[in-house]
Amino acid sequence: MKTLKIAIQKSGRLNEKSVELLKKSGLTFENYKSSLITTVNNFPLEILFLRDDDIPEYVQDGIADLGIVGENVIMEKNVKEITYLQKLGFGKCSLKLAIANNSDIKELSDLNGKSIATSYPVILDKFLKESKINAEIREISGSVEISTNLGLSDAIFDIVSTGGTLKSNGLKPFADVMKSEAVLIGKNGIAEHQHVIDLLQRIQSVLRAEQ
Ligand code: PRT
Ligand code: ZN
Repeated sequence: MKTLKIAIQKSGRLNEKSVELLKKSGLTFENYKSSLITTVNNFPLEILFLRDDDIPEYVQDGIADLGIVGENVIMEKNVKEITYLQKLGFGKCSLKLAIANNSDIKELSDLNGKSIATSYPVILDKFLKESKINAEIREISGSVEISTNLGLSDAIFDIVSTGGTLKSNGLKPFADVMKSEAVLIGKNGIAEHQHVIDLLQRIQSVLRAEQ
């Protein structure tokens, strides 16, 4: 049977936990930070290290058979032709709308005619349409939290985990839009592959042991 490929984040918040999960599942491999690809010694699997943004499309297109990525990234990239295999219990966060502590925005409808800064324009646009809110989306990459302080936007839409970043920027959460965690995804049809069944069983027993 052919060697499977799994795509995980190269560096960032999900990298360490993804590597740890695979190692706890009994896979042995060199975790070369500098290489894009590594071969597992004791299982027919190659690991691709990628930016998380690329993982959903790589799996959808079949360049990787499996991937570990946040649900938020899958939603934002609007990738639908994939199979969800397992929630992994790490990388948990929420995507929230937040406003300045002294903002006069009180309810969702107050966002009509306002501007919202975000790095997640697709998820935000879907939410605004569903909520029948007509607001301007300002797409910015990184440091979304300071944009209200700088007068660049009336609200922000970003990932929140502890809430510390919002707080230290004089912001408060205003509405929850979605929850997210890291998930194992596969290209469609791969769930029946014997090696995927084996790997998924190993991963599930690691998760059960951690509960
Ligand atoms: O380089 P690459 O593109 O691969 O990585 P990245 O910079 O795009 O992503 P990275 O590593 O920051 O995050 C990877 C994934 O981790 C995200 O897509 C989420 O699924 C998940 N995750 C979990 C988080 C957080 N928690 C989180 N707190 N991603 C980002 N944050 C940021 C958030 O953007 C904000 O700036 O942390 C800040 C808020 O944190 P608190 O604790 O102060 O609320
Ligand atoms: Zn990214």
